[in-house]
Amino acid sequence: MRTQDIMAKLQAKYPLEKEYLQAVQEVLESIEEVYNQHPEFEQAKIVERMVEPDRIFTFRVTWVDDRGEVQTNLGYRIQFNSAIGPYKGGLRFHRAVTPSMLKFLGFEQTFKNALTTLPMGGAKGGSDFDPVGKSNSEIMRFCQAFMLELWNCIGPDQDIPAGDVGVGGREIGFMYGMYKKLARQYNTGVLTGKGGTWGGSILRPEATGFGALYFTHHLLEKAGIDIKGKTVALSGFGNVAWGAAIKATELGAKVIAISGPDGVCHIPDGITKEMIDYMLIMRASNRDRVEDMATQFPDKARFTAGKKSWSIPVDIALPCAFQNELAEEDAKELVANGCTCCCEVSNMGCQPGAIRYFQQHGVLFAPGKAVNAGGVATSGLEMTQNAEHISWEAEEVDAKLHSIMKSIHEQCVKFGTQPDGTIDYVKGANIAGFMKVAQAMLEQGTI
Ligand code: 2IT
Repeated sequence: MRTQDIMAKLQAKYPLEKEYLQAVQEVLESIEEVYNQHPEFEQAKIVERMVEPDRIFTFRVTWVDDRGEVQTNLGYRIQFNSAIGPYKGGLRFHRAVTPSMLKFLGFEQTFKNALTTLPMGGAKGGSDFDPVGKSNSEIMRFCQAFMLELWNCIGPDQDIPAGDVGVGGREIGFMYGMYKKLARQYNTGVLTGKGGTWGGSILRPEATGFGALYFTHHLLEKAGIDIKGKTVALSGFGNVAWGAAIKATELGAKVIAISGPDGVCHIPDGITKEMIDYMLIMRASNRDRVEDMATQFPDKARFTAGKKSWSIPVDIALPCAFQNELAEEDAKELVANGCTCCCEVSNMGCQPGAIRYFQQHGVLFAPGKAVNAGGVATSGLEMTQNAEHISWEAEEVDAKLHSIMKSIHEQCVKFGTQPDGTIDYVKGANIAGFMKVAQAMLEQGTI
């Protein structure tokens, strides 16, 4: 069956699952040509099998808030694809979480993990629990209640969750504590993103942002551009934006915008170390407000309500927050203001119209599954350290992360170079990931 026909069937079957359909559409468009060159894939119905998750766990999570009121949320774990390794991917706690969102993330994760060069399958999970405004005790009780159901679905050689939006080191700690009590298994490798003294990898918190900047650096270098002195707009102020701000600054770029759901902070002289440290405090406060940065640093940051980072003129745009956060209108504004590069650090951060606009206007663009793969790659390194019961130094982890990001960039160049010599990073990443997963599925027979 042709990829368009597969897509049409999926649209009829899951008409309401917008994010999932968007993610599948992007991959199928990219791989169509290579798919047609491999009749053995078509014969084995590889794409038809690949677009459906292996299994989905849905469960009720009931917990008690600080006022003594009983709260009920929904929890999910989607084990998407295990062709190249055990299920691996983050947990997202956000009020807007739906099965469609987690299916898109699990689907993307499968290809992203394939790009990392490490043997990891794809998964995603999470809950519609909203961490905004919750106390530390409420977060703990929710995480424990969530693990009460999840523990039975996961294991260090089976399915290894980690963080994502709304889930960081604190939440992983609470979940790991409960996992041990329930499973009576003390293998730290069941979750990644752990604390440094109990099995966590040094640099895992920084890894997504660091990896994204290593990738951006290679992409610019390939185009003959030096990142030094370039201005950068980030969105969000969470873990990913934090790591990106550190590395961008270290590489000599100037981060002049961060944002939140409430608006944007313009930082004309570039973000400072104190401000980067303050991002962590803002994240831990659960207030979800970037205005707090301007309140704390009134001389350096100017807050504008209701605006996005993309309204600030910059050379490089790095979406670091949420899917579809950069619309075609935003791409137009960025390009009109002189932006020449956009690397998606969030998963599917740009809407399809924005990607098209960037590509048509000569903006260097790379997709999230390549750019942000350093996070899960470092999770893979954490699993290796846990399996060997050892801990590597920061330099060793950083060197491995850098070499993985370089390899991902090379894979994109290999599969994405067009007849006119330009590089289509979307095609490159999708084809490289697809070929690896498809080949593994083929070799493992019809299952
Ligand atoms: O989207 C992602 O790659 C993550 N949230 C990280 C997943 C992981 O297993 O480290």
